[in-house]
Amino acid sequence: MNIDFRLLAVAGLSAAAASVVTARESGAPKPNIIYIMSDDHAYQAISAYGGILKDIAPTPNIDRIARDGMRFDRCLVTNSISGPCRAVILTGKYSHVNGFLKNEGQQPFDGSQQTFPKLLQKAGYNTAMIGKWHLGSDPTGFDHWEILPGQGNYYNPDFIHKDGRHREEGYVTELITDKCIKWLNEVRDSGKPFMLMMHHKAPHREWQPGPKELTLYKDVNFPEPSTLFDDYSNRGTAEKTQDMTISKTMRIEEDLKLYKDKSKMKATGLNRMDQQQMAAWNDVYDPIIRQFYASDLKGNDLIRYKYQRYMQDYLACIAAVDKSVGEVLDYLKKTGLDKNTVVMYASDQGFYLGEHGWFDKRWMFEQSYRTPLLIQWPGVIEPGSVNNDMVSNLDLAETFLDLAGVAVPADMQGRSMVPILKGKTPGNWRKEHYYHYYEYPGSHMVKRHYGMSTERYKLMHYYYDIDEWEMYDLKADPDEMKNVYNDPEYSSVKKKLHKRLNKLMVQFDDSEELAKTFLPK
Ligand SMILES: [Ca+2]
Repeated sequence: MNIDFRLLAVAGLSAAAASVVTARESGAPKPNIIYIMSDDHAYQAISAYGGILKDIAPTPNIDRIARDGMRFDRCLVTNSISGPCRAVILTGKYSHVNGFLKNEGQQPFDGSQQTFPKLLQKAGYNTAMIGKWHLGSDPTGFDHWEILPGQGNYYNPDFIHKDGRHREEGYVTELITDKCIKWLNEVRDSGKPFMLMMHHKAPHREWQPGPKELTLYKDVNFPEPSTLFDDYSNRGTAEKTQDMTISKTMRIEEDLKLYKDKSKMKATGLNRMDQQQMAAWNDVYDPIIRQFYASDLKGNDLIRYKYQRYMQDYLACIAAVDKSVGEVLDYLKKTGLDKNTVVMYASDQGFYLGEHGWFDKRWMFEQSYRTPLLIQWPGVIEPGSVNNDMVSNLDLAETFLDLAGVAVPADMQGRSMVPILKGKTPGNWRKEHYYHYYEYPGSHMVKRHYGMSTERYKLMHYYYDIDEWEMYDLKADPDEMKNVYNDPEYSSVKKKLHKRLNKLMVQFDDSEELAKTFLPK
């Protein structure tokens, strides 16, 4: 940790302390916080963010948060994969500090460490966590919790709470919504301010739509991203050796539900459907299956078809999430809780919807590096505002604490976004963002990399089983199709970026030496 960072931390502390005094003096009640997070929800699939899907698959309820609050256009994650993102949110610390680096081959999250919910509890908040948790250990710091085991199931899922595990009948997005509204309405301590984490499983792979959305997009033809047939030329080994393409990696049966052999439904939990659910499912998918195998598609036609099926199911899952958000917003309005409740909508990370020919996440490229973030705070956030500051999931814990008037501990590594919510971005807000991804070898074979981004550039290093640097100029090349690291025209920019990256690694206590200690033995 360098001196700059300590000064920043101290400045953050005194600012937080000052806001406590102000809140107490004014006698204003502490705001409630609802943090709604979905899993793998690409910003490209939220109509408030625009993009090629906005008119064809709109998200009117999620958009209400943008309309009444603030849309963040550069919310960046520190390590683009589920469990690690969740650990960063709880701790306000990078993966190498909180100890949760990857999903696969990972020790459970150490819930005995400092996390924001524990600090909120101490400050008198009633805390709850409902939905996908994905950290291996039981939640700590929550007065109430009910979680899905691991990735969870879409149909008739199991839930775990402190007294054990049980199966519930229904569709996961609707069950989580009902549980959250029940907690808000009946279970929580109404004498205390509250913090609710509402974590959807959807729209995670294998993108199984709910009974109410089965036919929503089945005949819709979606526009294709311009990079669907990317051949990874002008880039390095990592892009050429990944295993996450729609063309090769996406499975016809399990991912696209085009089952020749329905006993394979077991592998993705679809066998959990009851007779009625299964009949409704087969009514929709059987004709699609017959048509697909009769058409005998090949080459690019097959890729195009797979992309369409992927979008039809993925976006149908999101439609249920959008309804869920609407139900929560309606409940808050009906009860008057909306007036003093900060509502946030985010995904754990971004996702590829065919860009570069991919699905999944992991990379420091835009679609997985950026995550949607929308926040409404009536009376404070200017409705309809759009923010371009470089914020991060690293800042969420600090923001929750600051909202509650709790001092941000000096060892947290992000910063409270509360000044930004008030329309006053601090002059010394970050101008570069640090990233580090670890899950390799592993699913989808995206090589380990660390790097940093500025407003215009990205610098990345793949350091394990290859040693390759990449650099992108987002202004000249917004689709990130050309590595300019060895382009002589960029040599002076490159030098500066290296310096800034080194400084960030010192600031966040990361290094290649430390990264080597996490490599497979
Ligand atoms: Ca995820």
